[in-house]
Amino acid sequence: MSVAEKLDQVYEDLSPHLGDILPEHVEQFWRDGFVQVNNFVSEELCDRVVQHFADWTGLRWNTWPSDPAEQAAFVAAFESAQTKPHWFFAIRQDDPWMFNYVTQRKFGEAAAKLLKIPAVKILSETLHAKMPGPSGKTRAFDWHQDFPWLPIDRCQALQTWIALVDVTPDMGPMQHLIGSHHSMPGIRGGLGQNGKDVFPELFDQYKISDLHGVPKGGVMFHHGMTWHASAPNQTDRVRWAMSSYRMSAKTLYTGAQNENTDGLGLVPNKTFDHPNFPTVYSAT
Ligand SMILES: O=C(O)CCC(=O)C(=O)O
Repeated sequence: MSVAEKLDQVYEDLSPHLGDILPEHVEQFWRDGFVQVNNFVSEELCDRVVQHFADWTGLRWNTWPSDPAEQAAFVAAFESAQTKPHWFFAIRQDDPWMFNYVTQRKFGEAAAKLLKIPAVKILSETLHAKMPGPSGKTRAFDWHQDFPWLPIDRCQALQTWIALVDVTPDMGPMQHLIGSHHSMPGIRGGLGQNGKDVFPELFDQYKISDLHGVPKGGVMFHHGMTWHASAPNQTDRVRWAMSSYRMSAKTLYTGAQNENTDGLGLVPNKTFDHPNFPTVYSAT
């Protein structure tokens, strides 16, 4: 039985734990290419999501331990989690509760309102646990857009990045190039190229948003074309965060390599007609 088929057994309406998008959020999203909505996910739900990620990865710590044996166990767990078939991507393919969580209608409704589209499918989810600085395993994300990584033929798509703990400015929250959703598609991030070096003109044209924290349960929604980056985590706390992509239900699959879609038998140039990619919201 596939994870999607097990959904009936775990179904839970999480809407009391999820917030709403207001007209001013839509206005800011289209003006700047991103909008932060605080208190969008309840603190209780954040804790449950962290627990599922901890069980899935074996990363059971919230802070860098002081005991050397625990430190070694922490690093070993992190290195082992990185060798999983999909790394930190696509937990919903393994965990039915997470499938139910990311397919909640209210997340889909938020995407529909922000993107101004009638129907939304879920595409991806990614664990963004940034390791504590003293572990030597923290990382930065150089300037990139998400669209070049996504196997989709149009960019009616947005990122839903959720702070699962209080993310302070020294824990490496994202910064964005304000208004850069109007720019052209650039590079695939994470492959050793930094958008700042490849496209310096973007940094003359658009201003970098202020560095600021995101409180637990706050969500940063950004458009798939918006350039963004984040610094390493300098604290001794794990920066538990996650992201997930939602897109227009009319989007066609391109066949481009992606950990969330590879090997599922999706057909290039057709819609995402597969149980892993349900329509999570429809206005009709
Ligand atoms: O979590 C981060 O620091 C970066 C995440 C990111 O680049 C993204 O969500 O697209």
